[in-house]
Amino acid sequence: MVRVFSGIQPSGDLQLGNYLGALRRFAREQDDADSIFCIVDLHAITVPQDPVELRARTIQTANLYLASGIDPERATLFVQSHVAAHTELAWLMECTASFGELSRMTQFKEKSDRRDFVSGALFTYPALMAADILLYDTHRVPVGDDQRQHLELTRDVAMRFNSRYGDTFVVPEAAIPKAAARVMDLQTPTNKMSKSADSPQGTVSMLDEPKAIEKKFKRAVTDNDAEVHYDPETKPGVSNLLSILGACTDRDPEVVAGDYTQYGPLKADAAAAVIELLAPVQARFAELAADPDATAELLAISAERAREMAAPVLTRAHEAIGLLPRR
Ligand code: ATP
Ligand code: LTN
Repeated sequence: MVRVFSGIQPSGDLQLGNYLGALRRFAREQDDADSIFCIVDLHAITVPQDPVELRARTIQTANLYLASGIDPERATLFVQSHVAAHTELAWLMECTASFGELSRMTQFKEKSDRRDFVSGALFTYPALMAADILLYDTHRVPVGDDQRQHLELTRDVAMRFNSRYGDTFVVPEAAIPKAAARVMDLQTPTNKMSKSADSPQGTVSMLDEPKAIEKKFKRAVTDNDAEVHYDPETKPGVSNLLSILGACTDRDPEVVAGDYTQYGPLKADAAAAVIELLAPVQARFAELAADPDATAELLAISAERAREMAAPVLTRAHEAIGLLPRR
């Protein structure tokens, strides 16, 4: 059976890109694979987080996984910090990834650019991500386009470890979607939509009310040439609206473009499609949010399962690299 692993940071309110690029696909694909999904809280703390908010968002992120259709009977859904093997293997990954390799990561460059305090962990972030993935003998990692480079690094590190110390890890593959692999910010359509960006009008939260979604689409930045066609290079704003509408209705953005001659109706239809897509998720979320203890209990059961899966792989890696076996 194919093993799938992916993670989402509890670093803010999950946004439309997280749903289209990640969550919706997790749910659609969970029957074809043995799926493991993680709330990567240790990745979230690579930048400062408010402790009370972080705890609340961790449960909220779990509830959004569940509301998106992840079935805890079929998939394993747990919190990264509950399984100590992640940080233990991360050290081995830090020893295997090179400084030069880590220095080339564009996410680090982007995230460190905007801050006056840059933690060491923001730099070594991809080593922890490699550990997340390799701990479960993962074959496939469904992620948005922004994670392509981190997945390449994970593969390189796995192959280097295997060639230095003998076959230890499964070398995983990224699964990047065709549609909506990179949902862009509605106000700055040259930037990826992101839950931690300070762009409230450009970011559609998965929990936004219909009125707010309509307003954000109505005000979305387009351009002045008033022609509807799909060309992300020259028309990033319009192309983003076409991609979003296409992803919501399972059509190609080029095909969607053929239905429109004006921006107004395109914006209105994109908003309506997003509202319709999110409505059942929001309804289910409201039910789950009423009982946070039930979610915490389910995360505890899953973490136990994850610990059992991770332990033999960690031991395998420790032995391969020459650490004295624990008795
Ligand atoms: P942050 O702003 O804290 O970095 P994020 O919104 O980029 O957060 P992550 O938790 O880093 O989200 O990513 C979770 C998953 O969602 C990843 O698979 C990522 O590739 C995907 N994803 C994030 N943003 C987008 C987007 N705009 N379009 C498509 N997929 C996305
Ligand atoms: N780095 C990812 C989140 C993440 C992840 C993972 C994704 C951490 N560990 C393992 C897939 C598999 C991000 O920033 N989106």
